[in-house]
Amino acid sequence: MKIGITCYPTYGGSGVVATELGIELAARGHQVHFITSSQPFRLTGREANIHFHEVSVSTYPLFEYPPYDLALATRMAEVADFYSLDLLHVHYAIPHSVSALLASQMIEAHTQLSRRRKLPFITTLHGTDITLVGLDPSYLPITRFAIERSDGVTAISSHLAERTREAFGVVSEIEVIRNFVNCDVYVRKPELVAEMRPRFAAPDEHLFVHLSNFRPVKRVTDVIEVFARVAHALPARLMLIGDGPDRSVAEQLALRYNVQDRIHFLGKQDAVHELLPLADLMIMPSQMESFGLAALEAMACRVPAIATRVGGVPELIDDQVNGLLFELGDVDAMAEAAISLLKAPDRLQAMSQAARHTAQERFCTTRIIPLYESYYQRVLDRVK
Ligand code: GMT
Repeated sequence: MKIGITCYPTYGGSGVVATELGIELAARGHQVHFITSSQPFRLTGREANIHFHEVSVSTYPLFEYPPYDLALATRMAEVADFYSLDLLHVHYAIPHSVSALLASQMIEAHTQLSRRRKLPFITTLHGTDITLVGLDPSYLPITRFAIERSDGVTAISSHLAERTREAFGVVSEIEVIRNFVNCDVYVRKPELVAEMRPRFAAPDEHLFVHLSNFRPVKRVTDVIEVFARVAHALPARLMLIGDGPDRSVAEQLALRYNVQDRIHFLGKQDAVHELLPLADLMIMPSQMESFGLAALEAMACRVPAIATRVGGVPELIDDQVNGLLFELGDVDAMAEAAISLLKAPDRLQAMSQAARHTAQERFCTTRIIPLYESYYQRVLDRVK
């Protein structure tokens, strides 16, 4: 198939999923065209079967806000026409589904394009496009319209599909295709851990990790709250991977608890698969998480997560088996549980194994990518 993929190309879960999906589809022989505002950060640009088309948004003194969504729609239609794409697959509904709807109508109307035909588009919902931004009254009606007009809609968890039906009143089918991880890339390699872990923790120290875009929804301050409690009870260090609006407030809190020297603020990192396996535990205390891709990536590396029981997280984490779930904001309970787990190495080991097993058995690319392929085929058969 010839597939056009659009996503936010910078750091963020939906962009990661879209990029990894494109890479996996290309490896399976599909022709993949990324139509994005810049090259997605996990692409090297050297992958076979992958093309990148930049959306350039021109500005004009009259424009207070340059119209990215229109430039995107134009580029989508051009690429779809030139390369005879079979379908468009957009990640994150706002505004990508609206742009895809326009592109699809342009192709069908055959304005200046060479071949008039149907160009189906699929929208994948990732989370805040429904649970946060999408609820804003200035976006809700148009997002609902574009979701309803999509030829296929997928959501990354049953929870998100349910929320979309409730909050948007969408009655059409929503296919649940959960997040995935490449278990050959996200894997704990003992020799790499032996080489790299001493950079972050001494042999007698426990190592925690948090990975996010440091937005308020991630509650990075709760990460510091939990870690500070643990670090006052046990020798411990924390790797904070990522960057974003709440980084400085996290730094200030670390200073207040006097744990700043025990925290590695690593900023945005490309090779997170090399850093995650170094840790003993992940902390993911999010206010909302439609799935929790960061926890899945850690679990594949045998790192269980201490997480909140929110959104789609329970579809990934089985409390006390492959991780631990807590009520939102209960940092005391999270810290206590982390301390007792670290003091029980056999229990931690069993949980680490269960975490890897879950990633491998249920969320590995080999299981999930074929679900996307067969969904594409179903949509194509339907619109023929
Ligand atoms: O909040 C983020 O991490 C970014 C956001 C996005 O859309 O880029 O992530 C959402 O999509 C991820 C991939 O599908 C999910 O694993 C995250 O749970 C989801 N984030 C939220 O729901 C807050």
